[in-house]
Amino acid sequence: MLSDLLSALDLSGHPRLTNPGDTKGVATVSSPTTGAPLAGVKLDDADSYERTVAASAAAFKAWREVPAPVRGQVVRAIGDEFRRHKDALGDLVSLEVGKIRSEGRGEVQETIDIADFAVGLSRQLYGLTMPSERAHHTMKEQWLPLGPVGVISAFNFPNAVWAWNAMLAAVCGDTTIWKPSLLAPLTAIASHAIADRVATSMGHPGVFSLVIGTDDVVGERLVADPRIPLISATGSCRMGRRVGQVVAQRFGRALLELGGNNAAIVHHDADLAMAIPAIVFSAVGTAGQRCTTTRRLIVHERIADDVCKRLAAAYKTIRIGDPLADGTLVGPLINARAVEGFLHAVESARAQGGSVLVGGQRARVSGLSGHFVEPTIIRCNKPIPISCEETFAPILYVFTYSDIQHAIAMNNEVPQGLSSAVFSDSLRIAEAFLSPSGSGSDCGIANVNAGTSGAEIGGAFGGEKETGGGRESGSDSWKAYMRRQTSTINWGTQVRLAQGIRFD
Ligand code: UN1
Repeated sequence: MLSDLLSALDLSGHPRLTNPGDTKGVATVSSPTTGAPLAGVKLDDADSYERTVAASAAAFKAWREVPAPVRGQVVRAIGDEFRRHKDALGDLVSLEVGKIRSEGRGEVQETIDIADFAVGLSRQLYGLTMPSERAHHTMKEQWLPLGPVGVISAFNFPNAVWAWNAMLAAVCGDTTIWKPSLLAPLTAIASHAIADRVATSMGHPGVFSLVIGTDDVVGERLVADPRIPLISATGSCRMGRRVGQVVAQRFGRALLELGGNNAAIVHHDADLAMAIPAIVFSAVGTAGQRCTTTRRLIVHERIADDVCKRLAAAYKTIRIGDPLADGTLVGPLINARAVEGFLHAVESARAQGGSVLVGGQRARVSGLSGHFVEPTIIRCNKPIPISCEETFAPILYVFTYSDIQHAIAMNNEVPQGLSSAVFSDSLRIAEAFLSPSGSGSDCGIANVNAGTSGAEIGGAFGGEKETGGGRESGSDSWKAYMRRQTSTINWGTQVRLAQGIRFD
């Protein structure tokens, strides 16, 4: 399977790939589905890191001279190449991180979408003009390329999250240096190879770079590197806290997309025929390993028993198994540690008064010894300490409420602030959740009658509080990848000072 995918992606004989083993300087990638080793990946050391960053910094100086719409044409060709390789790359995602086939390919579609978005953007990096208070003066601001951008990505979106950053950065005139998760380097090697092949064949080597290594050797160097003005990092709050501190120390910019502990509120007037499937996808899709996964369900007390019954019935039909097999809806967790985290959370919830309605155990899948767990629903009526933590697994805690303001307060009562949703047919409930005063959801994403996960690329993606505050992907997120310059131009014949100051 792997060798077929590698040859479909023109990666056979790639210098990074080797046999799995314990040799120093090689990471072994294992299948989360079978537990068996898939491949070995050669890691960067301090010297190769240095060569890569120096090359990226040099490439930046050439790339920023290429007009933005011409940069857009390179990104257009990259998007086309991802279209051609969508199925093979999507299946590689499934093989490496255990996403079901449709979600693996969906992730590559997200990359294609952001490439399209970036192409359009390449003609729309608009600045502003402002009226000057001084006669014969003009004021304007423009957006300029920033420099090499460091991209740190997590295992769960091993292709698309890099693309959100790399495609935008490319049209903005930046080069990118990508450090992928050591749990998903194969997808990174393939994704980077596609982008780099296209850019190099169009005369722009070095726009896309890849460094693969441990936090000690590569991660710490990257975040502390003064040649890299922006670090865009996706991962845990613990990782983001470290990145934020190191980058701030050197006055760099950090764009952080960290943990989420997302809730959906279900009001008594919600259309349950629509709400239940939306909640199930958000809660168990990607086996609960999206940062946007619904982890908490806040249900009106009048319908709580009914909602739990319907969810339990839906969960019982979910097929757990080989992510590449037809009909599978839930694949494995990424590794044995993730299974331990799942079991620990279930045990803590029980100890804290939660009752497990569905699941709660490892799942046995015949013929496969991977890291499978049962999608789990835990009813606790009100928040418990473990439900305030993000466990990267398919666990849904159910609470009840009678007053919508209390439901919103529960939505907001966690350290993270990424995504949120309300299901209701009432305008009042929906608008209270989105109140322009800010008294509704405190998250970066707040949806109505749509689940917490599965955002489109066109919106700005990110969240508040311990989620880190960054925004990636659509809307005007591109501004994070450029620097702003304000200019005052005196086209008259006299010196005129602002604020009416006289200095004769
Ligand atoms: C992530 O889990 O880090 O909104 C990103 C979503 C996807 C992106 C998730 N489009 O669920």
